[in-house]
This record gives sequence, C-alpha cells and structure tokens, in this order.
Amino acid sequence: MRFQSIADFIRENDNIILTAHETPDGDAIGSEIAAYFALKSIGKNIRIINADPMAEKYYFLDSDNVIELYEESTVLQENFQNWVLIILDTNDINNIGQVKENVLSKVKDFFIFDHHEGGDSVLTANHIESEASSTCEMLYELFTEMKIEMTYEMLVAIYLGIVYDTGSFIYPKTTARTFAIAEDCVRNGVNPNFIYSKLYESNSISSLMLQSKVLSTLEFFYEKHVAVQTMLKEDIIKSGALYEEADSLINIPLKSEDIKVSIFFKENLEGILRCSMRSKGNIDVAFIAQIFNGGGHKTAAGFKSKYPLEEIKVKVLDMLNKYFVQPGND
Ligand SMILES: [Mn+2]
Repeated sequence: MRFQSIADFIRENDNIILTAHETPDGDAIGSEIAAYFALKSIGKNIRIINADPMAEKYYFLDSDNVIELYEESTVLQENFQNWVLIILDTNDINNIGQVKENVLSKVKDFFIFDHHEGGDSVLTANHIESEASSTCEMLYELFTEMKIEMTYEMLVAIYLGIVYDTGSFIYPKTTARTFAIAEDCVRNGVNPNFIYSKLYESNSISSLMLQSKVLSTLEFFYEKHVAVQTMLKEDIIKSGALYEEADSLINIPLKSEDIKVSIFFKENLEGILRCSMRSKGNIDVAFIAQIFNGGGHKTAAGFKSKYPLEEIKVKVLDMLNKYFVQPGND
C-alpha cells in the first residue's frame, strides 16, 4: 500500500496534533483543515496548532475556528505525552516555528507528510512525494486509500491547496492526476470561481499599497535575467498591510520572459529577514536555500537569513553565477 506508514501511524494514535510550516500558505491551511475533518470522522481527537497566523483570505476555510495559534493557545502549560504530531507541507522541523520547542519536543512521536525536496526528513518517520503538486493532492489520495469519505468542506480545502500550490494548474508538478482530483472536487460541489475569488480577489487596499512599494524596489542582475525585490519592516508598517499579504509578489517579475530567477528579500515585523526564490526552467534555487539551512523545490525555495540584507544579497547572487556566466568569460 502506497500510504501504509502514515495510515498505520494514524491508526495507532488517537490524539493527533496537526501543524504546518511558518507563514502558512493555501496548501498548508488546506491540508490542515482537510486532515482535521478526515481524521475526526474516523474518531480521532484532533488539534491544529500553528506558529503563525494565517492570511485573512483563508478564514473562510476555518469557519469552526479549529486552528489554534501557538501564542494564543495554552500550549506552554500543556504536556502532550499522550499526543502525536503530524507535520504537513514541510519536511524541515526548523520550519514549524515555536511549535518545534513547545509541541514537537513534548509529544510522544511525530510524522512528516509532505511534497518538498531536501530537508532533514530522512532521520524521522515520513511520507514524502516530491513529485506531488501539493500536500493537499497527497492527502486526497491518502484519504481515498484509507476509504475515508470526503465531505464538501474537506474538498474545498483540498481544492484550494491544489490551486494555490500549482499556481492555478500551471506549475511544473501539475499532472493529469492533479486535474482528476480537482474534477472530483468540482463534481462534488466545489465552485472554482468562488475559490479563485477567495484566493486572488480578496486583497486589501493596504496590500495594493505594499505591492506598489515592493515593486518600486525592483533591481536586475545578470543582464536582466535575475530580479530582486526587497520589503523592509517599515514598508509593512507604512502600508498597513500584513506580512503574509506580500507572499505572491515574488511571482510578478517572472511574468517577464527575460527573468529566469526572482528573488524576494522580506523582513517581518520582528525584523527577521527571509529570502524567497523562484526560478524557471533548469535553474535550481533549492540548493541555495539548503546552503543557508532552508528548503523547498528546485523552482521555489527559501530560507531565513542570519546575515544583514546587503551581505546575503551578494552571497545569493554569487551562487547564481554558474547559470549566467559562461565558463572562461571572467
Ligand atoms: Mn505545499
């Protein structure tokens, strides 16, 4: 059986906490919500505990308010000795924020269920399919194999996660299987236009102001094949937007045919600097992320920087050298 190890893990444990990566995106939230209802329906006690708040556009998925935010929950006072943890949509335990210190360290066991490359998952129980478009796509197949009936609310979450992680069915890992799952979601009542408008037409005016500011920082390198955008803490404050509302801005430079790599340096309100990278074709940005203890896919990866902006920018740009400078040309 394809999903034997995770299915056994679920069967053997009745108290299961779900979490996902920091700054949870559509696939992370979609996965948590779908898994929450699926595992509840087979009699499990389920909690979702996240390190970071989700963007407002995802609130509709959690109409029952089941997602607990680490800092607002009572996690610190609890001991989780009768609980296990399933980590969704990341295979790097350093990528779950404070859930690592205050939940992962207390549970009796944990399991990683994910579709990213890299990470340190080889050391732990895991099910990882790096060819899968999204964690939501894998969950759909897991629940099918486990013969769990999928309700409308689960399918909405799964469909949203797939749309988000495939860029609306266009990124390289989109397969016929992805469409077949999406078709089943739509057959069972999911409305594609409704999900589209939740994901892409629900932005605030503040986020438009932030977008305008971030785009104005655009710089080009390597004969305009590499674009760099920067967002500082004060840009978030001045615009009144949320940090999470900047997450799609990295895709804008890629709309230009010439741009092969888009890099986005963004500082959050605590002043922590993150570097996100997207690439086209054969350019591997995951290797850069891994050098700085981050992770991701070949064409979408990121890491938290220990270095100040100007320093990390030079380091990252240097690593792209091999793709843009002809040998013997220096
Ligand atoms: Mn994902």
